[in-house]
Amino acid sequence: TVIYADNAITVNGSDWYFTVCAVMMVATLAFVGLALTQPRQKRIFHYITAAITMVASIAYFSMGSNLGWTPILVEFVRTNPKVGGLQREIFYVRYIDWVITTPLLLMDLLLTAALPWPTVLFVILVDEVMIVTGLVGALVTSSYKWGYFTFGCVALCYVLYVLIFEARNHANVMGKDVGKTFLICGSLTALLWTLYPIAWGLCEGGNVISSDSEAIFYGILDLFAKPVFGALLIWGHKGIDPARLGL
Ligand code: RET
Repeated sequence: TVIYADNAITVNGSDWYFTVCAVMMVATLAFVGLALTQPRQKRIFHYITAAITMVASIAYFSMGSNLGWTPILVEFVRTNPKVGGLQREIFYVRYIDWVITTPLLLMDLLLTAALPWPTVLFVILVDEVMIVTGLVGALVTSSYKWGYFTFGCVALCYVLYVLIFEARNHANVMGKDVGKTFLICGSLTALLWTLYPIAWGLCEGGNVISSDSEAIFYGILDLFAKPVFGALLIWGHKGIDPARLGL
């Protein structure tokens, strides 16, 4: 039998995903190219950032090809249970992307702020709790999904607390240039990351907006959170020697 989702991306949705895929690939080549202009000891942020867009480009290749998803029941047809119910296309491949890339994004920021390793490690572990609870919640059909969502939001609050207070203060102590770079990239991150759970609530959570609208919402967020963020971060590090940050 053929399994299909009632609410699936259209051909246009697919084109958009491939467009984002192409941008991620170009960004990856640009970040790797910039790395090659630097001595090896100074490439850490180029490498981390290139890895982020590299992983994203493959996730977007999958979604453009209409792969990496599973149909999830969002509403039972009560009058005739034999018909089944309304299904939504849930792209679990997003979460495979995020479980790799969000820790890397946090490393970009927390290494810029020169926070000690134990702090970096714990923030990354809490971030992974956030992504995995988001995935499990997306796959759960009952209202327990909102329980997972709540755990994820609490985890996000902790991550944002560390970014906005501890990391920002630490970055300012490391120097004016470090503080400025962290302020730009950290503020962008704090703003964008708050929008992800809103997208989740409208898509995987509440099935309020269509799969095509989901593609645009998450797609724009990902473009700002990865290539735009990465370009600003690498730009900010131009005059900063990683050795000064203990790297
Ligand atoms: C989920 C649902 C559970 C609650 C919360 C979420 C937050 C996700 C975030 C994702 C960030 C992704 C990025 C991707 C790379 O570009 C998992 C949606 C809080 C913050 C930055």
